Amino acid sequence: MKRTLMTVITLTMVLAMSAGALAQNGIYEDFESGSNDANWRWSGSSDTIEPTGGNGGAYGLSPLLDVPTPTLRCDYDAVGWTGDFAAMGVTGFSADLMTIETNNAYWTLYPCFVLLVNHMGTPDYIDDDVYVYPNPDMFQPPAAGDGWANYSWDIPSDFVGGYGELPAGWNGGTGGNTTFPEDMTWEDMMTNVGRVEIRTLYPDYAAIFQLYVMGSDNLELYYESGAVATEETTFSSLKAMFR
Ligand SMILES: [Ca+2]
Ligand SMILES: [Ca+2]
Repeated sequence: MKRTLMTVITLTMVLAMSAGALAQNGIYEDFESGSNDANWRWSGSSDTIEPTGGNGGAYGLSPLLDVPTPTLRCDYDAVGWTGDFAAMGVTGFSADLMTIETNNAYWTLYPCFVLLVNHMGTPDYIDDDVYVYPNPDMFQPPAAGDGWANYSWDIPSDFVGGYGELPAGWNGGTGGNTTFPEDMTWEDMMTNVGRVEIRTLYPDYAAIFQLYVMGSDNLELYYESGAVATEETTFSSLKAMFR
């Protein structure tokens, strides 16, 4: 019963979102094709694609992670998920997440937020990376055993501001510094977003290693240009009817 209700709520949210975002495109990963082109995975693991148990069919499953807290990320410069967010007209990112198991008793008190990375042309050198993220306290991670939860964040890629200035509610940092660079604008940042992540620990926090098993499904980056990569899949086709 609970599962059915969750599915209905999620579908309603997706349809409502699509109705409010007419003529938008984007890119979508629901794992139904059995591939994971952007290599979405938790904390550098090699996630497997499970054929059932997702929030609709297949989903990405992490192995048993022993990490401070898990981070969901795609590859650097993954096609369709990265690039010039302002030119693409990016408006948001959403994901379905599930905590299958953890021994962290305080897990649901942690933040859960999207984080955009500009690798500054050097994906192999992280110290010069610049990142931005919205209010990290809007959401917390799903509790173990509670099934799938839908998360959605607005990304105001068209914001125009001065040096060091970020849209309301957004934060940034670089390397070991948790302040957005004074010599950089939001437009500079958006010109080359090299990776999208979901973090569950404040950038300037440390945590002890604990155990997690995580799932992800229905990852979507919303933008005005570009093609939907998995439009042929059942769930995407359903969504496309409402675009
Ligand atoms: Ca799926
Ligand atoms: Ca770099």
